[in-house]
Amino acid sequence: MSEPDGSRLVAERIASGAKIAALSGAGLSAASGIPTFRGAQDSLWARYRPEDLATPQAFAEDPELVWRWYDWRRGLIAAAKPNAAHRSLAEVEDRNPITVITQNVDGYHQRAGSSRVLEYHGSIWKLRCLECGRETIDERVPIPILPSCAACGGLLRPGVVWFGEIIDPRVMESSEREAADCEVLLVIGTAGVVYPAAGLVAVARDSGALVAEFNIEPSGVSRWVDVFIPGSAADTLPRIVRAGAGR
Ligand code: BV8
Ligand code: ZN
Repeated sequence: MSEPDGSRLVAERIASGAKIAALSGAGLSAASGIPTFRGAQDSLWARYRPEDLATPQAFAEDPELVWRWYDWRRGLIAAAKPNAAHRSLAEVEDRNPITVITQNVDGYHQRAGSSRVLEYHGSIWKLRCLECGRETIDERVPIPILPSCAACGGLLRPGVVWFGEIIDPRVMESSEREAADCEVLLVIGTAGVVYPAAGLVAVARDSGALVAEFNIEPSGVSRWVDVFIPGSAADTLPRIVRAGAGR
């Protein structure tokens, strides 16, 4: 379907009050200046593959290195703010039932005002104790490298899902349900290579939803979408979401 027709169809569906699910990735926060996983080339962390640092093995081998990486990312996220794409998803809540399923750990959807957010890969602001399992929210920037648990003194780890770790079953089940029940799935700024998150696109398509992708280039899930909308999500998503509100 050509882009103009496709955009119009998506805008019309949203304007008709359709039930929306939005699957977001690092590309949605790119316009806020947060480096994407594939895009952190210009940083001192460029010599590390995220897949190598975001693992329980890496943390077991060198927890200080992994904490320095997370502290660096927390600093970037704290210093920046959500962009127009995040805000447009929050605003559409007034007119449409919408659930955001995000792979991002930055907390920007909630900061932009979204109230129904499933953090599929956890949150960089959540810490979990390796000894007693206690979870706390800690937004200190910088954070003491190798932070310890206030309850038992154990080492704390970032409350994110690392490669080789399972997704929280409650979050996974809710996300699959939202993907299967939505009438429109917005796929925003993801390379679509990390599973099981990317599989949610096929769940929505197989359930008859209209699937629209917002990306600067085709991704690993583009074969499952009905409408591809090229460009930066910070420009394209507000335009289409707001078209529905006659704005
Ligand atoms: C698991 C939290 C069960 C941590 C993250 C099946 C096939 C292949 C592999 C597997 C498979 N099943 C499991 C695996 C292994 C693995 C996996 O998928 N590996 C990949 C690399 C192949 N999956 C797992 O390990 C998962 N767990 O399966 O458990 C299990 C357990 C044991 C053994 C076997 C199975 C857990 C994965 C979760 C890992 N944690 N994050 C942290 O953040 O530190 S993943 C992390 O990377 C992000 O959360 C996100 O998911 C991913 C990054 O991807 P994107 O968000 O898509 O970002 P990326 O930078 O790649 O791309 C940016 C995109 O935006 C691009 O398309 C670009 O064009 C676009 N863009 C850029 N700018 C803009 C834009 N678009 C619009 N506007 C712009 N301005
Ligand atoms: Zn503890």
